[in-house]
Amino acid sequence: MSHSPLAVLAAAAAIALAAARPAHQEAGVVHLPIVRTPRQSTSVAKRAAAGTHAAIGLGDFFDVTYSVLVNVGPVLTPLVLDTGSSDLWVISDACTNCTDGEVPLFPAADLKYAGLDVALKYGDSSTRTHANGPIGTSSMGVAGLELESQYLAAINDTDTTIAATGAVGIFGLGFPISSVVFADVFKQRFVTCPDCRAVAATTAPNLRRNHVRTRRPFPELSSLFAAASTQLAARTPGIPSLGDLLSLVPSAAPFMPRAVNEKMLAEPLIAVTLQRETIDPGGNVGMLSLGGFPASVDRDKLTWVDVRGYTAVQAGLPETVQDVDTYPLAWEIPLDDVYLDGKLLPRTNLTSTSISITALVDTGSSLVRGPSDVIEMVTRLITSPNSNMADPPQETYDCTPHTLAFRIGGQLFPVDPRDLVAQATPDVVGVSDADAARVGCSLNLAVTDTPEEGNGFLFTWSLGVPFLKSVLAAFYYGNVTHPELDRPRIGLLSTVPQNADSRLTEAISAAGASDGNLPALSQSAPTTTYVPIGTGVAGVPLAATSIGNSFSRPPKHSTAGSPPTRRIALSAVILAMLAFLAALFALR
Ligand SMILES: *[C@@H]1O[C@H](CO)[C@@H](O)[C@H](O)[C@H]1NC(C)=O
Ligand SMILES: *[C@@H]1O[C@H](CO)[C@@H](O)[C@H](O)[C@H]1NC(C)=O
Ligand SMILES: *[C@@H]1O[C@H](CO)[C@@H](O)[C@H](O)[C@H]1NC(C)=O
Ligand SMILES: CC(=O)N[C@H]1CO[C@H](CO)[C@@H](O)[C@@H]1O
Repeated sequence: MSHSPLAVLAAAAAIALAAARPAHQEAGVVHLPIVRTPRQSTSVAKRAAAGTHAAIGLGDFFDVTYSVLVNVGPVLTPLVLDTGSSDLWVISDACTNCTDGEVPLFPAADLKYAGLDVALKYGDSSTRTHANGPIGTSSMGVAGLELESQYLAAINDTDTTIAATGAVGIFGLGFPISSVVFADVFKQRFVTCPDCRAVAATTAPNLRRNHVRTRRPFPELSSLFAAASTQLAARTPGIPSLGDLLSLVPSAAPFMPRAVNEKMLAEPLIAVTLQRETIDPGGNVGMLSLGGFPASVDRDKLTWVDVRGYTAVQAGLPETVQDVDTYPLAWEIPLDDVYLDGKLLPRTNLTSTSISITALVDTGSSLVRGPSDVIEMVTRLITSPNSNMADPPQETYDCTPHTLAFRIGGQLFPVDPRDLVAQATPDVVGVSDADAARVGCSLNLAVTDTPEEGNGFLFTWSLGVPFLKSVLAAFYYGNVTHPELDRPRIGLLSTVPQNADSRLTEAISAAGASDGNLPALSQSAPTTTYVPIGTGVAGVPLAATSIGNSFSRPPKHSTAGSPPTRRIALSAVILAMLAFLAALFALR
C-alpha cells in the first residue's frame, strides 16, 4: 500500500511538557497527586521514553455536561469533554456579554491568527444557535500534557448557553478528519480557489449537511477535495491524497491526536469515567486519564472493539484520494444487540441491512439516542406496556428500575437503572399518591436520524452520558496517520454494581419520604489532585458520595465558606433548563 511520506513531520511544532501542580493540603484533607511529572527532555526519543501518564478530575453539570480544566494560552479554564467532536473552541474575552464572568476567558490578544474564521452552527433551523470567531494557534495543556501552537477557534460571538453550564468551550477528542478547523487549514494550504464550498456545492450535491438535525456535523471534505482536485490539477501533476491531508496531523490536528502522534503519551489512549450527580450521587469518580489507566484498574477485564473505518466514498471523499482501506472518522463501534430487562429487542427496521449497526460513544451527549422504532418500543415497554400501539407511548412513569443493555464485542454493557431515569416533574417522585407518582420520571432516551450510505455518519445509536456513567471507557487512538498499522479501538469495562436496582428503589422512596424530589448536583471542574476513596468493580476508582469530592477544587470556583458543590432542589425552572441544555448538546 502506498502512503505519502509525512514530510511535515519534520516541521512539527515545538512541544513542552509542563510540570504537574504540586500536592497541597486543604481543610485537613491530604490531596495526593496522581499526575506523574514527565522528565523534561528535548529530543522526541527521550520524550517517548518519558511517556506521560496523567489524570485529571471532571466537573459535572447535573449529569448533562462534564468539564475539564484546560490551559489555553495563559488561562486555566473549564471546557466540555467531548468525544463526539474533534474541535477545540473557547469563548474569548472579545465575546462581550457571552458569560457571567465567573470563569477566566482566553484573551483574544493571545491568539496567533491563522487568517481563518469559523462559523459553527448547532441545532436545526428552529433551534439554531451559532458560535463564530477567528481560528489561530495558542499553547494548550491538560493535566500537565502541553502542546505549543495548537489550533483552536476563539469564539467572539455566540448565542449558545454553554456558559450556563460552567464551561466556556468544547474540548473535542475525536479524529482529525472530522475537525472543522483541520479541514479549514487543509483548504488554506492545498486549495487555492476563493470560494471552494460554492464550487463544491455544484460538484457534490449529495450532502444533507446543512439540515443535520440530530446528528453530529459531518466533515465537509468532499467539497474541499473536489475543489482541490480541479485547482491542483492545473498546477501540479496529481491531486491531493489522504496522505496530503494527514501530513497536516503534526501541525494542525486536534490536541489529543497530535499528542499521540508526537508519542508524548505512555500509551496512545485516554480513559474516561463519569461521576453521577443526579438521582443517587456517587458511582465512578469523574476522571480523564491520559496515556494509561488508573493504577487500580484491572485492564485485562476490558472488552476491546475496533472503531468503524470509513471508505473514501463513505467518508464523502472522492475515490481517487483513497490510499488506505478505511479511515476512522468518529469514536464509533459495532453494536451487536440491545436488551431490555434481559430480553433481546428486535433490530431496527429503519437502518438499511447493508449498513452494519454501530454506536457513537459520546461524552458530549447527555442522552442515549437510537432509531425511532426501537426507542419507541423501549419507551412503551417501560412507561405504558398496555397502551394502544396506534398511540405514541407515555413519556413519563413512576421511576421503577429497568435495565437497558448493549451487547458490544460479545459482552453485555447495561446502563445503570439509575442513569436511565431523569426526574420529569417536581415534587412527585415516590409520593404515596400513585397517580401523581406516575409522572415522576422520564427516560434519558431520544431518537436519532437514520444513517444513509454515502450521506453522513453511519452510526445508528449514540451512547452518551447515561451509558458512560456505567462503564470505564478507553479510547485507543493507535497510529493516527497510519491507522492500518495500529487500528483505533474502544475498550469498555462495565462498572454497574449488583445492587443498582435496589439503590434506585431506595432513592425513590427517600424522595417520597422527603419533598418528592431526587437529588441533582453540579460540581465545577477540579484541579489535578486526587484522594483515593476506594475502588469498585475491577478496580475502577469510586467517587466520594454526595457533597464533597475526591478532587480538590480551584479556588476561583468556590467562594470562601461555601462548599464547592451546589445542591439544588429541582424546580420546574431547573427542569426546563436541563431539558433545553440536553436538547442543545444532543442536537449538535
Ligand atoms: C470576531 O472575529 C471576527 C473574525 O472571525 C472579526 O472579524 C471580528 O472583528 C471579531 N469581533 C470582535 C468583537 O472581536
Ligand atoms: C505510525 O506509523 C508510521 C509508519 O510506520 C511511523 O513512521 C510512525 O512513527 C507511527 N506513529 C506513531 C505515533 O507510532
Ligand atoms: C421490524 O420488523 C419485524 C417484522 O415486521 C418486527 O417483528 C420487528 O418488531 C420490527 N422491529 C422493530 C424495532 O420494531
Ligand atoms: C449571558 C449574559 O451575561 N447575558 C446578559 C447580556 O446582557 C443583557 C442585558 O444587559 C442581560 O440581561 C443578560 O443577562
